[in-house]
Amino acid sequence: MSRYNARVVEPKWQEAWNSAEIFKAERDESREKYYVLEMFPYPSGRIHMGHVRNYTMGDVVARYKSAKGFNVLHPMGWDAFGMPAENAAMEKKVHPGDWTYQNIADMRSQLKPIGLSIDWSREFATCDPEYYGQQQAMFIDMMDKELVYRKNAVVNWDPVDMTVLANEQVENGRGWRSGALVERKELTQWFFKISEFSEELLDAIDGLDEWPEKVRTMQKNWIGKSHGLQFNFETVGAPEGHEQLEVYTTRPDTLFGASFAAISCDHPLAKQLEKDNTEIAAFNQECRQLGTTEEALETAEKKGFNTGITVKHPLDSGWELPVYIANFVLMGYGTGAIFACPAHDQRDLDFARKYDLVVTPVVCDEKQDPDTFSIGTEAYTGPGRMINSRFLDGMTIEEAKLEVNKRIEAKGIGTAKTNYRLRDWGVSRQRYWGCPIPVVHCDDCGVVPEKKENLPIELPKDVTFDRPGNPLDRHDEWRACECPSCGKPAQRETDTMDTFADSSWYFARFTSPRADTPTVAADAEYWMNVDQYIGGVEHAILHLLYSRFFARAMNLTGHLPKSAVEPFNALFTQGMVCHETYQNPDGKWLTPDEIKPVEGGYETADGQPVKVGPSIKMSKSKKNVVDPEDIIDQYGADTARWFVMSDSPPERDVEWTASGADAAWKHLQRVWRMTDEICQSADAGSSEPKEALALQKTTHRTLDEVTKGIEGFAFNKSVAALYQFTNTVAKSKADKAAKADAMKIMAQMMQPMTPHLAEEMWNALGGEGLVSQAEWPAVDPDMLVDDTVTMPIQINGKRRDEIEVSASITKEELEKLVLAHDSVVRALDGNAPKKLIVVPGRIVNVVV
Ligand code: ANZ
Ligand code: ZN
Repeated sequence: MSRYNARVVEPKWQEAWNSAEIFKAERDESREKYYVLEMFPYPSGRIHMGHVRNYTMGDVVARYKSAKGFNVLHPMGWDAFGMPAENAAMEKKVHPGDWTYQNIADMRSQLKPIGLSIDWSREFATCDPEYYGQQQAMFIDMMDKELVYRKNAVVNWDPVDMTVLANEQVENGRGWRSGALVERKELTQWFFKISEFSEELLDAIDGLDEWPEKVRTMQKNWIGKSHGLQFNFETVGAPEGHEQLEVYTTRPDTLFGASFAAISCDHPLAKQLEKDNTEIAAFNQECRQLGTTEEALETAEKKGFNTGITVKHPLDSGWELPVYIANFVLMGYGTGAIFACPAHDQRDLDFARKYDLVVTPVVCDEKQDPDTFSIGTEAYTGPGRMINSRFLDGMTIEEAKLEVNKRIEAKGIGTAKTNYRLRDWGVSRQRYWGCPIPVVHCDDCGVVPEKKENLPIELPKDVTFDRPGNPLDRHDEWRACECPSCGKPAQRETDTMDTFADSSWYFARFTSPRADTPTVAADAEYWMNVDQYIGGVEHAILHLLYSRFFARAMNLTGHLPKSAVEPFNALFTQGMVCHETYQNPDGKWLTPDEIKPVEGGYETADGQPVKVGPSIKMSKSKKNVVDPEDIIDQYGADTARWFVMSDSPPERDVEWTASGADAAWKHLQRVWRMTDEICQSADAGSSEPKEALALQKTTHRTLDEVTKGIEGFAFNKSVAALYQFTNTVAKSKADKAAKADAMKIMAQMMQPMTPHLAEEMWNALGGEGLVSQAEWPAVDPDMLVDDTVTMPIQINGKRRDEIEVSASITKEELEKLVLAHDSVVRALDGNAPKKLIVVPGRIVNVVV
């Protein structure tokens, strides 16, 4: 009997698929297409189990849809620009490009053995000039449509590395690499006008009914539509030009609970004041060091500076409120100035307690007594009725908002306003390893887009990373160019684009990856949209929002059809791959390889006891990783694929265990052994047709379950049904032909999950061609109906036995069978029954 050797079998079938080019996608208007995409990887150099799980899920869908007759597009590429390549350049003295392409080569060779049904002919990396040149062309088109613009913006500046930092690169106010205190600096930056689509991006979320609810909610919150009031306070004691202070509030109802006003340190008034007040200048400077993230502002201790200026209450000119500069007010939102009502806003309350300011509740929880309702350390943000608010008293919050808006508008000092949290997307990065922004600075013409025929503007190869800052800035030769407009000597832009831009349209590029335009209309029309997108929930906000924006921008610039402005029809966010963690007695993390099982636990190689921690996401820092390459070496790709599909629903985390992997391997071995046994067995040919029919029925029932499991993204249910089916076939007494038929369908059902084993089975069982190209078997609905029923036999009203009969049996036939049944013959003992009550499917009662 042949043992299944994945190491030999898997490459063999991969070779067969490749040479027949069965995964190559070709536009064919006569066939319905299906586009499956998993979020493309960053070429870090090594694939991990999370990749295996993600890409296997996509592969199951792709293989299944292909078997269902769709023309499937399932491509792969690399999200290849970004910081790690530059860090490697600094640390290891390798060129970012060399480092990246080497990593791509390594990861490609780790991915290929998984046996994914990918059309590798469409592969590209976002750092290929062929790709980013098209991105530059689109940038120019977007400039033309005024979807791109420049403005001054505050950035996180690392004074040591002399670079702008992304918010995630600021840790506790310090640069993540240099450790230097981050400053806020104003720079002229490029922006994509995503805010132009705020309303549309929000509204369209309702149509994304095949997206997870939680992702839709996250998108909505990020866009953050709010209804409020924008109005002017009259100031007292402010410098000239600042007679008014405009604020934005979503809670105009709380106006009589106001206790102070606050402005951002970057507000024009704060900037004016710091000019001749060193204390204010120092305070503003301190605020600026907080960085620009909302999170930093949210968590930092609330701090303020009393400017001595006051504002008059808009509905009571005899009432003045102090104006503070406060570190929790952002310049980029609303007007950069607020009025604060500490009773109903936590930040305001923390601030008021610290600076001993008035806290007057104006909304009373209906469950509380208004006379005694007071605020401690927690602001009340729930619903209720207005109190301490003069003419608003007794109203609901909504009524009070309308009333205040009406009065403010009547006074001509403000208007109701809708605001969005969504800011324009700042894409300038002072980095080398990104897509160069294709514009030129000319002394005479200003900022001019590069001519399209000069694209791609390629990154120069000869750059150095021995000094901080952007190498493009100091590359005079590269910067020198000709003005596209007047032809005089000019300078290239040295900012490159945020790498999020690269991943915001790659899905469209896959439809015509080699074209000398960003897309080709016929291909985009045919292949778009992505029917099923699969990836990590960590990309649920920015990546998806930016892609939705890009699709709209591409539509306006003629690169995508209107039908593709929502590029992802269905989205699935998969769970993570987890593993137990291990530590030695000193608390040092240990890899699963460094321990061995002993009675009641594990120990290290040198005999120390191992502390076992809970199963958490595999990560290098905790060392709880298993390398897919090792698993594939040891067990083969099918085992890894089977395991990651089997244990838990795809949206949940799965725990990788050595015993689980072993069990998966054993199961696949068993399936092969059964196949082999059936093939080798002599045909007895004498089994009862009943057995063959029973096996056929289970086959169709399994087929039904496996199909539903795949369609419904419940791959674990498909796997469970296949486990059970294996047991059924093993026990079945059907003849060789019937069993072989069952195993052939088993091969087809397993093909999306374990394609190599499936090919081997299919081949051994005499299947035609490749099982990867076989049509998905159709469920025979007749086979799903249960056509026998088991009925209890009662004798004198007591259950004595049971009888299995056809579901469609007639009363007369049933009577005959009952009277001939052993237990009844015995009970009657030769007599005729006193009474015989028989209703098919319901009751059999014999009275003797
Ligand atoms: C008075 C008030 C009273 C507020 C109250 C809240 C509760 P969303 O919902 O996110 O739109 N705000 C406005 N501009 C701000 C800025 N630049 N930086 C920090 N905070 C700012 O939040 C709007 C609310 O956030 C506004 O309503 C304002 O505070 C504050 F009981 O005004 B509110
Ligand atoms: Zn010029």
